[in-house]
This record gives sequence, C-alpha cells and structure tokens, in this order.
Amino acid sequence: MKLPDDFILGASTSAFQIEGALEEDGRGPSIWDHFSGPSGDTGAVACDHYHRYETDVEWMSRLNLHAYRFSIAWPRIFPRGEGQVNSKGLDFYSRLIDKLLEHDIQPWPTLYHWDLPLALEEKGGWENRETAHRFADYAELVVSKLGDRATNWFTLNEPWSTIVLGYQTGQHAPGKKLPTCQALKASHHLFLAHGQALRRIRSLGSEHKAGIILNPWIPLPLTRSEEDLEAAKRAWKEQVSWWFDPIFAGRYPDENSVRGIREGDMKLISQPIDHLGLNMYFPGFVRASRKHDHSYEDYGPVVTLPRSEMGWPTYPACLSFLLQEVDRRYSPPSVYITENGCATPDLLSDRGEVHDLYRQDYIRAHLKEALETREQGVPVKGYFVWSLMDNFEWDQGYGKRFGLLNVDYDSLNRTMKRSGDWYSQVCLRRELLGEPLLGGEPPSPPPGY
Ligand code: IFM
Repeated sequence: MKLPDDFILGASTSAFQIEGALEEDGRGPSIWDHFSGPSGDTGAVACDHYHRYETDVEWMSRLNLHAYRFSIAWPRIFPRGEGQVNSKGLDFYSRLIDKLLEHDIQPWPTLYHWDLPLALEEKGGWENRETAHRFADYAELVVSKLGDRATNWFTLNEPWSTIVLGYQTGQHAPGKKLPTCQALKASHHLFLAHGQALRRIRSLGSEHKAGIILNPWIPLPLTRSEEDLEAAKRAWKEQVSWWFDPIFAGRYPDENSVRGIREGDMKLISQPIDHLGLNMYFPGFVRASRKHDHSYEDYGPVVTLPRSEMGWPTYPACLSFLLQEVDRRYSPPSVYITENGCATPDLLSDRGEVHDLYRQDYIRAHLKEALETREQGVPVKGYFVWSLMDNFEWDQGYGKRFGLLNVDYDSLNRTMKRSGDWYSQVCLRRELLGEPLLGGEPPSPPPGY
C-alpha cells in the first residue's frame, strides 16, 4: 500500500512530557511542575530533551520522519503567562525548528499542550475569561517569531482532557473538581482561546495554516441491533458533540447550560480551520440502556479485546469509523491523526534491543485504516505516532512507555525499538510495509531451517 503523495508520517511529543529543565533560561512555573499522580513522578528531568534536542532530531532523521509534532511551553515564552517575553525560551524553539529543517523534517507545533503558566492559574486559569486573551497574545507572538519557518500550527491539544481531567475529575493539573456548570464555563473560555488565537494567526498572513486537536470518545454500538445503534448515536450527541459542535457549527448541544457566552463568541470559535487533528487510541462501546434514567450504557470497560498497558482496548477499525463519522458530520478541509500509539511493557534486552511487536502491529493496523479511509475519499493527510520516545505520561508517570525510542531514565540514553526500525522503513519507502504480526499467519521459516 503506497502513501499518497501529500500524505505525511511523523511522530508527536509535548513540551512538559519530554523537556525537563523546568528552571532553566528564565522559564516560569506551570501548573504541572509540582503536580504528580500516584507514582510521585514529575517532569523535572523528563527525557532531558531541552539539552538533547539536537541528538533527538538526529534520531528523528534516523526514523526518516517527514514531520515532527511538538508543543511550545507557554511558561518558557511568558514566564508569568503575560507581560515580559523571555527571548531565551523563544530561542530554544527557534533552534529546534532550524535543526528540524536542516534534516528536512517539517515542524508541526502545538501552542497549548496543558502546561498553563502557574501565574495564570492563580488568577483562575481557564475559569477566567482573561486567560483566553492572554493565550491569544502568546499565540500571536510565537507565530510572528517562528512562523517564517513553521507554517502548520495547532492551537490546543485535547480540550476534553484539559477540562474533564484537569477541572472535573482532578486527575490532571490543576486538580480541580468542579461541578459541570463551572467546568463548561471553563471549556467555553478554552474554545474562546482557540478562536481568538486563530484570528490573530490569520492577521499575520495567509501562509500560516492552523487548526485544533480533538480526542473524541468514540461510541461504537456494541451490537448491530437497532437499539444499540440508536444508543451510540445518542452517546455521540450527548458526549462527542460538545467538543465538535462549537468548532464546526458555532453552537453547543445545549446552550443554556454554558455560562458566560457573550455576543460574537460563537462566531469567533467557529471560524474555519485549515486542518483538524484527531488523537485516537481506543474505541468506546455502548448499548441501549436497560434502565430508564440513562439513554445509553458504556460497555467499553468490559469488552474483551487485547488491551495496552493503559488498559485501553485495541480496535483499529474504530479509526476508520471515527474518520468517516467526523467527515460526514463536520467536513473538515483536511484531517491529521495527530496521535495514535500504545503503551506496552517494553523490555530492553541485554543486547540493547526492544522487540515491541505489539506496538508495531498496533501502528501498522491503524495506519492501514487511515490510508484505506483516505482511499474512500476522506481527506486524511497525515499520521503521527504517539510518541517519538518514552516520556512522562502525566499522572501515570514514567511507567507507561509509548515511544518508538526507548528512554533509559537513569542514563537518559535513547535506543531504537523494533517498531521504530519498522516505522523508519515505512517513512523512507512511503509504503505500508510488513504483515500483521499478531493474529496473522506466523512467519514461514527460511528454507533449510
Ligand atoms: O501522553 C498523552 C498525550 O499528552 C495526550 N494524548 C494522550 C497521550 C497518551 O495518554
């Protein structure tokens, strides 16, 4: 299976998960600096990418990546979230971009991947409408300085995670447990931040392409029964629409429950985007409720499917369902799978090898779905593996490894995993190579074996 000419392959990371160097070169504190989950791990050193970015780009080059998606740390640019610009922070990303271009790798920066400057959180964070204005100032500054070399931008990564995990369940920083009405208000400010940033980016010139990254829960019907299909549709309406409708239709599924909407907000939020990023890892499964107080029941946790180390079920066909459904409902001009991958219990052998067959198979199967969906006319233009390297998996710490590169957290050495070797060939030859490993035919032994 050949890759279409305009299809790019890459890998993704985010600033806080890999950079470390939290107190260097004038960076200010973020909401994540002193927040940790049950593991007690923090991002203080992470993968030390801040000091190793040059050799990391060389690893990307060995992987033959066409593109690299990374995020810019707002607190490196504005240590207090606003006011004085820290030029050393900008310089870091400028050097990174130069290095990428030197290796013919397209930079795909994301402006916000969860590391809100602490000073803004102290003023209410996303509950405060002013944060959206500060984000727009930051976005404009960054794109005006780096946009001569990086032309493809994303405003926000996964608003769902920011709000639900950070403001509702408290699992992520800043660890708030707000009632739904307050969380919805914060989500409105986040969408407003996207809209305002987009308007500022547009004002800098039409060469800058920009979009947003969403990570929908994907309610597949558990069975083909009419009732379960209806339940899945209801689940989409009640859950998924909250994250897509504001962007594509300029409204919330239920406007009355969102406080703080002002005249003109929805128009700003629903400006056309150039590209949509989708982060997809696993499916949801629902069926019609037997109780009368719910319109559907979530069966995701009980389906029997192979599961990654995160406990997430693996079901590649879900990716084509998602792409088709998003295309049918919202018609984005182009779509990139901005994250897809799995955590596995990788072991570095005494020969220095990691035989992560599950990851290779996972990526191959999902990439195949993406390419087939493209053949059916959905404008899928690229695929990024999460992640370039093992890194700080937020509240799960360093225990969950998603990388194409293994990171030894003592020596900080990187090692190419088997999945990375395979992916490097796919990128080089622009062709989906290999056979399914798991559940496929066992490889035939060589003659004379
Ligand atoms: O590591 C995260 C990433 O930061 C956002 N999307 C999901 C990944 C895996 O959990």
